[in-house]
Amino acid sequence: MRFATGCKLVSFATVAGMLLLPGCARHKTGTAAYAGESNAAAKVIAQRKLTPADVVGALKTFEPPGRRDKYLMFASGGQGGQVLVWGFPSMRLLQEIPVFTPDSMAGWGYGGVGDQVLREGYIPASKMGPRQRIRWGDAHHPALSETHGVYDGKWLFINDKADGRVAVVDLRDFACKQIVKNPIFYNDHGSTFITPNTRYVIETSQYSAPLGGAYAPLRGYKQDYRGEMTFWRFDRKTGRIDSKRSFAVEFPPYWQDLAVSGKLASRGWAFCNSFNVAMYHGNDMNGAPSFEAGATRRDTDYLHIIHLAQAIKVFKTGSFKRINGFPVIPLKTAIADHILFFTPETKSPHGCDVAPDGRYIIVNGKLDPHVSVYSFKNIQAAIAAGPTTWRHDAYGVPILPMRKTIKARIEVGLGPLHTQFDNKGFAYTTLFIDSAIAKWSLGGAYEKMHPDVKPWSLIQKLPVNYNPGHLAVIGGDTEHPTGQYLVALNKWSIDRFDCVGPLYPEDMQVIDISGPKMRLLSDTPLCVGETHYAQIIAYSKIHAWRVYPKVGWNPLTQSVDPNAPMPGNERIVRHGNKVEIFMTAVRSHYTPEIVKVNQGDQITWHVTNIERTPNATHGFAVSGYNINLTLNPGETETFHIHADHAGVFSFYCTKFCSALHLEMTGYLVVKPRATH
Ligand code: K7E
Ligand code: CUA
Repeated sequence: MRFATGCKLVSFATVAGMLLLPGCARHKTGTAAYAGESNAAAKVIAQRKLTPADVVGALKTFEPPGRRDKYLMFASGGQGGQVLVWGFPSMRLLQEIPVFTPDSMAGWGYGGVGDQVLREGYIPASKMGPRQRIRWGDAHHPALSETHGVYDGKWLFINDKADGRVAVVDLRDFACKQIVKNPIFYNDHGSTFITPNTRYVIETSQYSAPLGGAYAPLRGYKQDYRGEMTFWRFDRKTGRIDSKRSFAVEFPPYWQDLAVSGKLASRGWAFCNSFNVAMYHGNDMNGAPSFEAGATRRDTDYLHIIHLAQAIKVFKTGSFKRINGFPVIPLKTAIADHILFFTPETKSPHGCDVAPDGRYIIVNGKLDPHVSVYSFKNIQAAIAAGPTTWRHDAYGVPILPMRKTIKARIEVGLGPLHTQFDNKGFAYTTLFIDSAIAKWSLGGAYEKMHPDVKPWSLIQKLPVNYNPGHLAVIGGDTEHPTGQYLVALNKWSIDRFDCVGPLYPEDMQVIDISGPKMRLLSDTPLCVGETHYAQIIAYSKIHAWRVYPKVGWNPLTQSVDPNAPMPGNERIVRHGNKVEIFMTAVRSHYTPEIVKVNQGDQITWHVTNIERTPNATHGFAVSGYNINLTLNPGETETFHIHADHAGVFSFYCTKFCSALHLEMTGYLVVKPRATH
């Protein structure tokens, strides 16, 4: 039951003919040709048993050969630990940006720059144990950088839920430049969310634990376990997170979930859901309930309301402690200095989203069929009403009365998770259990955008396939959403694709939201990770390099590397057992092609791809030494080999770059010790 059209295919040929004659008034001379084609098209439609809805879906999303997409979708790759870049709305996968996980296609993590970035993200050695070499990530929420509350196309941030890390991707070369490990927490989830000018990248912990990675027994949960929110200061000049200007705010040991930055009316504030306010900490093997029962005992959890502007002030006055050297505003200070407030939310909420004008915070409880709309103005009034009107939690955090902070509750269906917004005053919420998208109307200033629709009311529910998590509208997180299309990121695909074994792909469904009713347009399977979240930006805002600006470019410093091998100065330099190789690559040879070393030598090897032609990427792989680089035109990479294994190892280009690509090879000859 995909489309309840029940149409007759014979009469449908006419419809198809009309559909396939776009703008024939403008193309008068082409009308005859079109008519012939439309007959052919009608035949295909009949043969393939396509419905009118199928044809509209195809026409709206198909890009003819050679035509490009108007939008790019940046999607997290979940357990794949990467970022996927899709042409939108055609849903053609254009790029995979490796971040937390080595990727052999991109040559990330096999000797070159990827190794350096991945190393930054390792858990450092401490008194709790040795360095942990983390080689994967659980990428959840990509965030495009913003200027004045609108995507500016310069950077992308992404978090790793598993190990509490945040990464920076530079959108000039679509490559990861930095991974920061949270110094006080092992995991995160409310991340990455950015403030409207990208000053701060928000990272919030999820499963409470002792701060700083310390040990404390579970029976000390209430005293010793904590949550936190980290504000990473982003420096546009360096394109890096500046740990020295970053800080965290300590939270009670509730499990914080999705976080979001305020915008326009609520700039300078941040919001965050929580669950397990019951502070349940289990003991199932001794007969205690599981977490799913224990953590959801209470009827309400707390929406965390954080006065970020105030927290920055407090941080600057130095009122913080240091944990592992990182500044943390203690919970007591956060309470005393009016940084942290709570208001109840129905239990076990998940999504936390701010409307484009910043006036409403939308919270969805997985176990409550309503979306709850909190008014920022009401929250301010409840804060201004003062301590006599507040209750306090066990730690003394003020609780603003829910009946004062809430503006509307709209029944949308089962399992509401995440919400996005369009440019017409509507909101869209995924219904995980119902397997549907709910479209509902915003009130307040949005009413004049849809005068004939009742504010705060459900408009339509569109079934999707199946169990949607997040959804994304073009520009849907910004102060000025574009609307037009949304994509539902469905966790299960069940019966939508040919069976390829018991591991199923996800299903990403593109939906047209330009008209009064939502319309399903297409299905796209995704099998290289689980996209939790995505953001969609106009391609015109992206200014990516076609080749690196100059030959000898170091993608980490984004400047010419002083050690870069250049044409004419290729060489092999030896100092004792240290060997430094300066090599260039161009279609279709490396210089030098023969590299002779002795067993036990320490090799520092630089390679420059000296090409200036777009697309002329070379690979560089060395057998036996786990080396695999991707060198884009102009790029220089450096790697190290400890030549502890004697033998003859070929190195070769892994990208089929030219007719003589197979000849783009050479030998690394490692002479055994005995024969030196
Ligand atoms: Cu709902 Cu990590 Cu945003 Cu997955 S989260 S769906
Ligand atoms: Cu260079 Cu193949």
